[in-house]
Amino acid sequence: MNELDALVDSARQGFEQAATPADLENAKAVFLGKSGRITELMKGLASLSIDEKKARGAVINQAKQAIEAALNARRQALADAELDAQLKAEALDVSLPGRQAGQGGLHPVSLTLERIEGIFGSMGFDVAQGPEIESDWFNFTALNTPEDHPARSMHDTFYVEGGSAKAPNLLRTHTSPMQIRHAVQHVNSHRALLDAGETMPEIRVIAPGRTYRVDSDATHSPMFHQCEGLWIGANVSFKDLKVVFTDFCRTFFESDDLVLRFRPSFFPFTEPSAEIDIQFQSGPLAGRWLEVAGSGQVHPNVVRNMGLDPEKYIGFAFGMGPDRLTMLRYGVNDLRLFFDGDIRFLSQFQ
Ligand code: 2NM
Repeated sequence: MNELDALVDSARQGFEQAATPADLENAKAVFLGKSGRITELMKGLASLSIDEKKARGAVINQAKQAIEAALNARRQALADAELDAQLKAEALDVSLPGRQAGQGGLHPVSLTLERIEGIFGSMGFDVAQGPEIESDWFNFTALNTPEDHPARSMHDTFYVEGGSAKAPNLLRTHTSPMQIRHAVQHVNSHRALLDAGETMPEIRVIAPGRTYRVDSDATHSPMFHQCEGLWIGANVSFKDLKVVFTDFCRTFFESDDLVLRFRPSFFPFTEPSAEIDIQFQSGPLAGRWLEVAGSGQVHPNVVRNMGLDPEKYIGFAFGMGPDRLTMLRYGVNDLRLFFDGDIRFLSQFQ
């Protein structure tokens, strides 16, 4: 084998042994680089005659082309191998079944609201829903709240721009404004009866929904839920409220040996007013008095703001917190868990 064939052979071997593109470029430098073997041979031509240059140059050139061909073949082989490896590493099995979409379900507080609506519905109560952005009139004034009452302050109530019945300007702090709206509508729809001096059908309604107050800790969230109830007629008494609310609590908590206590209290919209406490006789909460609602006889000023004569119509109302009822029913100790949106917590209620 002559010297040039041997050089081409050793180049082929060198390229074959290069395992990476970087190795290959290093191997290339040995033969084709600035001071590589081929370049050195070319420099040697300078001392030859013209004829010798032609003959020897042509042979070196052939060797150079053979080396370049070997280099390009090896480059292509390395690139192919790299692509192969990448395709293997990123292989997708398109025949695998897809991920199942979750079934989803109701939020625990929504489950409680559904229970409340079902129970009161079975006792003949309508369910009224309405605006969360309210006017000062419906949220406070119509409910007999004095102009200087602290609940009206910006420390307790979220105000937005505007400020009239047409441009409501606060986030409702309770759902009683909806009771007023419902009562006014009820009264208007029986206007002819009332004008004829007859008795209108009773108002029996609950108003569940979101409410807002400037308050935030382990037991208060700036957004929370309320469900208020209203029962107005010519002959409704505190006894009726007691019966209805006792029945509600026993059904809601699925416990017949649960007792209630009505404890004197104060609200601007009721007189007299009472806090409602319950006590379980068995189970994990047995023996403790738990506050579950506020209640009272609707204040004559409020009855008048509903468009009724307080001498002829008497009403009872109550307000409870579905968030707290949910905590009691399921034994949850931090209100914020309901509003963090952690699916690991929420999915336990399905
Ligand atoms: C409560 C406590 C007592 C209440 C009063 C009314 C209305 F609209 F008739 F005036 N709705 N709800 C009421 C009464 C709410 O929550 C603690």
